[in-house]
Amino acid sequence: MAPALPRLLVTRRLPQEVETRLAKSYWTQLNADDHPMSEAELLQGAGDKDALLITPMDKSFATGIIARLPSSIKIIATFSVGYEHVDIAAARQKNITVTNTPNVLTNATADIALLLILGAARGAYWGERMVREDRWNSWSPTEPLGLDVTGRRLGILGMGRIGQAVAKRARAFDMELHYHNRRPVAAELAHGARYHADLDKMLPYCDFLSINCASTPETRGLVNGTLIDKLPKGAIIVNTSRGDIVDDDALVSALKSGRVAAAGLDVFRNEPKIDPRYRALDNVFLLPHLGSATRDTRIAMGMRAADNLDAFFAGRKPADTLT
Ligand code: 8YV
Repeated sequence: MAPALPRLLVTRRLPQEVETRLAKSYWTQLNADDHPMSEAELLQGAGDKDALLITPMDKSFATGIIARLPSSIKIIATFSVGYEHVDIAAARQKNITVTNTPNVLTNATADIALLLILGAARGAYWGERMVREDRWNSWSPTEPLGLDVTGRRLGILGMGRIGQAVAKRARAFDMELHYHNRRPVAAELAHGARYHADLDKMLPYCDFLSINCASTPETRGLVNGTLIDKLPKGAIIVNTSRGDIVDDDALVSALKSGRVAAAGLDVFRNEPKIDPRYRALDNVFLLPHLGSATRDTRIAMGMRAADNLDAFFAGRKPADTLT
């Protein structure tokens, strides 16, 4: 008799190609209507499984659910590069392997960072709205006006794979590049960006600040009023990383006063229930966490998660092991 297939719970709908592949190698419980699963439902689904394929919206993996998982669960594969929603220490303690999906979403996410830079600086939101609402009555040499991107200074907060891809793209706009990271990266990966070991020293150079660091206890709330006060007046902030890195009170008040000229946000604290004050501001360009949201990228993420699961159940160490 062929050995039984490992049993896998997939917490959200994944691209068809990915689900088809998973169904060949696993006994899968899929989420056909793609509803967000409650903690009780996750625990019930995990009850008879060996593996879980989760997403960053399954936040209970950061807040205690891991300790309550059955001992049959041996691996949690997250469909994301970010893993702030998984308590890695708790997983280690239970000898559960955790994997993520790096590399494959780098370009798509960096593209969105550039879209935010351009959208915030050039007033994509108010411009689009004016056209849609039929309020574009005349052309004027003096209003409405945006800000130039070409030749301005960009500071990249977090020079990992995505930060580097943002730097590479920003060079096409002749931007002067700066970055802060725990460690400098190799020159060929910095794309001419100047390293600042001290974040405070980089801030005065940031006409634009692109947030590309992971959400960790050290970075949560990092972009607060004190940090914003060190940026040049009228700076622009864009975020494609995680919403909790930004202190919303500080950013909203800086956007209202003009201390920060504009912001481009793809990620939010408590998304999709975002801070409603952003909706009322004309100088923010808002996207619904589209960083990796292309068909090819989402398929590649799913295949990467499947590769990790396959390696694990073949007795090998998955390439993207975090534990
Ligand atoms: C994911 C992301 O697509 O990979 C990440 O960390 O933020 C996104 O691009 C999203 O979180 C859904 O899994």
